Amino acid sequence: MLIGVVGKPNCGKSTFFKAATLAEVEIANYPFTTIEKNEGVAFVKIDCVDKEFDLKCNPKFGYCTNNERFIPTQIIDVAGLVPEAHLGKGRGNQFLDDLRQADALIHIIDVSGSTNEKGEPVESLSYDPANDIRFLEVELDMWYLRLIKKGWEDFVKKVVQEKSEVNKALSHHLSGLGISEKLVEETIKKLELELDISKWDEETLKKIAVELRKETKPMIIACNKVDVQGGYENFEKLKKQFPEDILVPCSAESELALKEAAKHELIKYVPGSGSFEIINNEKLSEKQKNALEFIKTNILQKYKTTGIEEVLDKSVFELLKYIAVYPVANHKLADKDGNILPDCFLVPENITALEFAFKVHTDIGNNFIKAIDLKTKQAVGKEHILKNRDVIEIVTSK
Ligand SMILES: Nc1nc2c(ncn2[C@@H]2O[C@H](COP(=O)(O)OP(=O)(O)OP(=O)(O)O)[C@@H](O)[C@H]2O)c(=O)[nH]1
Ligand SMILES: [Mg+2]
Repeated sequence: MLIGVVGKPNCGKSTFFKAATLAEVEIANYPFTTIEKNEGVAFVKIDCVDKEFDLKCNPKFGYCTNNERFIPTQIIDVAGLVPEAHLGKGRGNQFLDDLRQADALIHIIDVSGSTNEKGEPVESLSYDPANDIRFLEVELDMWYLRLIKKGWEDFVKKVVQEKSEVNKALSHHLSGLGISEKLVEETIKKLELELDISKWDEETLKKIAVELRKETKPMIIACNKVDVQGGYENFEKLKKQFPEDILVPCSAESELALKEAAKHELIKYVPGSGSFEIINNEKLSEKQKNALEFIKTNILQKYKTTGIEEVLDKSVFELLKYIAVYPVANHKLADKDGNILPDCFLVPENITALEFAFKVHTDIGNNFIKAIDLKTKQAVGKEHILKNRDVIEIVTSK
């Protein structure tokens, strides 16, 4: 699972990335601070099943606090994208190739409207962040179009000469984007295209780019910098113009401050929660106390959370509709070292018990006999569809 962070320069991508991963990255109030991509590990959250089994889990990857299990997932932060990047503006769109493998995108916008489309600081509320939502989609479409058109003439010649099957050939041509034959077939049908690809003009290729981008890069919008004046008003305005369920109010800077304070054991804070507890009042400077008070009243009490965990969780569980499943070695839910519920996998919805077995290990898939749903204690077969928070023991012949 890979999540890409995109947006114009200076909107807070690296701050979001750092708040999610606590990796050391450069953050600064000017455009194009980030040039080379940053890759790291973020965590998505589920209610852990350990409570239901009256156990305390020992995650091999990620962690569990207050019966909330944090599951690792890859995240990548890239340079900023400006209008007409596809024509070479800003840093162009070549760097987006780093996001080819991304399953979903988080679009960070500066909802306070205090930076223009190039990421340059302007007076707050003087720039409409709705522009950013629109232009970024266009630039992503142009990126897809560039990849489709790469070697297009030769590709078409070859397909015509060899009378290749179009779906297969096109999916191969776009294999870098992970586009399946099925998706190509559905897209051709949906756009009612003729099968002779030598007749496809620029407009047709553009339509294909838009469709494939939407399907393969579902996107959520992190309305960042809600802590800045104007953020609230703009967020309310955006809710009237775009589907509300893809907009999340965020303050990456607040999340970063809370995570750092928790790391230094000044406060207790579980990511995604609506409160924190000061545990080392003496060590806090006046400035830190004021900052924490600001976050409490202006972010947590107003928006419930800083939004960062919510954006990550929504990307994985709502946009991508993934589920979390625990594979276990036996009915005690422990591995050979006695670790309870050591693994938790993020997998696509509708996955079968056999497909899941293969995800755990090829040998486990190959030697699959049956699976046991440890919540119901029922044995289930290969075709059984797994659900979110299932705990599955796989019985093998070896
Ligand atoms: N007030 C406020 N400032 C923020 C927030 N998130 C980021 N910033 C500030 O915005 C500026 C840009 O942040 P970065 O994270 O470097 O932005 P970026 O999108 O990675 O920028 P580029 O790498 O240049 O594209 C920095 O001064 C941050 O401190 C936020 O939630 N609230
Ligand atoms: Mg950056």
